[in-house]
Parts: sequence; structure tokens; C-alpha cells
Amino acid sequence: MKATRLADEAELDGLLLFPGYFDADRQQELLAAVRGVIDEAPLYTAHMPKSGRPMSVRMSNCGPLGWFSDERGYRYVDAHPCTGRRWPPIPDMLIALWNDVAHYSDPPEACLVNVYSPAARMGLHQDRDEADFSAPVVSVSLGDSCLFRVGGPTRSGPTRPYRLNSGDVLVLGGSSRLAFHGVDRIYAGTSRLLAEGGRINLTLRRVTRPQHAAHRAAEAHHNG
Ligand code: MD3
Ligand code: FE
Repeated sequence: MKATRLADEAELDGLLLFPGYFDADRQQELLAAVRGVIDEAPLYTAHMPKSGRPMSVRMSNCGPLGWFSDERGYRYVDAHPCTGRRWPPIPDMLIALWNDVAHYSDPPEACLVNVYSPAARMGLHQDRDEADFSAPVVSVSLGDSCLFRVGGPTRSGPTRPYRLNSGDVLVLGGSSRLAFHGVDRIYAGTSRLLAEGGRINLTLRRVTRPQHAAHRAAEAHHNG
């Protein structure tokens, strides 16, 4: 599948777009898997650490770790904040996507599911709650198109707008991994994938630093 570099700036080196990576049938298939995740791990509302303000985007996760935020701060947790149960596994289609585009030796540890109503937004931010920035973030858009914004490594720098459509995949690697970004708006009625309208974004991430192979082997030996 063909990827396009989104920008020429050195600081956005590693930002790749795969337009229409998933066709309509594969989007349906992926959506069914995401619905299965949400059945097991219901959507919750995260809150901003200092203000305690609720975010407009509702969230869930799959994978060994899931992203969560409340008054005590942003963090990754191994269980759902309301049910106390482990997050469900990352669907095979998303593991296959990671293997295809991430060019990273270890599997993703977290898949954050962001659910946008037509009025939801995500302010400009950096993703830096992970201990390993050498791995890319891989993002999938489903449902209504959105206006996505990417800047550089500082909040005050210039930003560029892009439109993300259902089925598009973004890879945020290299220096783009720490770029400021956000979702300005959802374009209601631009996709018929979600009967209820709105947009779903999936982000696959590494959270911890990969163990060295020798360490992993020793641990496996130890654990019998
Ligand atoms: C650019 N999600 O969950 S995904 C997030 O559409 C998040 O829901 C947005 O930002 C969404 O943190 C954008 C694309 C994305 C993800 C991570 C990035 C873009 C990024 C990290 C660095 C630069
Ligand atoms: Fe982000």
C-alpha cells in the first residue's frame, strides 16, 4: 500500500499517511471488532488532570495497557477504571496493521479507542505518557472525516491542517512522534459507516521500553 509523507519539514519526518488503507468491507470488519472491545470494556469519560474537566471524547482500550486520565494525572493502567477487569486483547486486524506499517520489533501494548460525537474535539497536545518514543504511534480513522492539526515539537510553533477520512491510517514515527497535534472538528454526515454518526480513532502504541532479547529469554527460562 502506498504511503505519502505529509510534510517536508525535518521535524515531521516520519509522519506518513496511508489514504484508504482499509476499504469499506475491511472498515466494517474492523468496526465489528471495535464494538466487541467496547462491549467488554465500556466507554468512559476521562478528565483533565488539573481542572478535572471532562473530555468531550469518550474512550476505551484494548491490549495489555490502556490510557486513562483523571484528577490524579495521565497514565496507563492494566484494568478498566470502572469494571476493574483487564482490557480485552487487541484485534488481529490491528496487530496485522502494526506488523505491516510500524517497522518495530515488538508488538503494540496499548490500543486507545477514541469515540467522537459530532461535537467532540481534542485540544492540541503531545503524546508523552509512554516510556518509549522510539516506537511509532499508528492511528486508524473510522466514520466521519475530521480536521486534524499537526505542529512541531513546541506548542507555540506553526501547525498544518489535514483531513482524515474513514479507513485512513497515519503513522507517527521519527521526529513526528513528539509533534503537537489535535482534532479541531468532525465533519458530520461524511461517512455512513457509523449509524449513530461521529468518528472513532484507534491508536496503537508501545508504552514500556522493550526488554532485551537476552533478558526475555532468561525470564522465560526462570518462569519455566
Ligand atoms: C501526531 N488522537 O489519542 S490520532 C490521541 O484522532 C490522539 O483521536 C487523535 O491524539 C484522534 O492521543 C489523533 C493521530 C495521532 C496520534 C498520535 C500522534 C497523531 C499524532 C503523535 C504525534 C503526532
Ligand atoms: Fe495524541
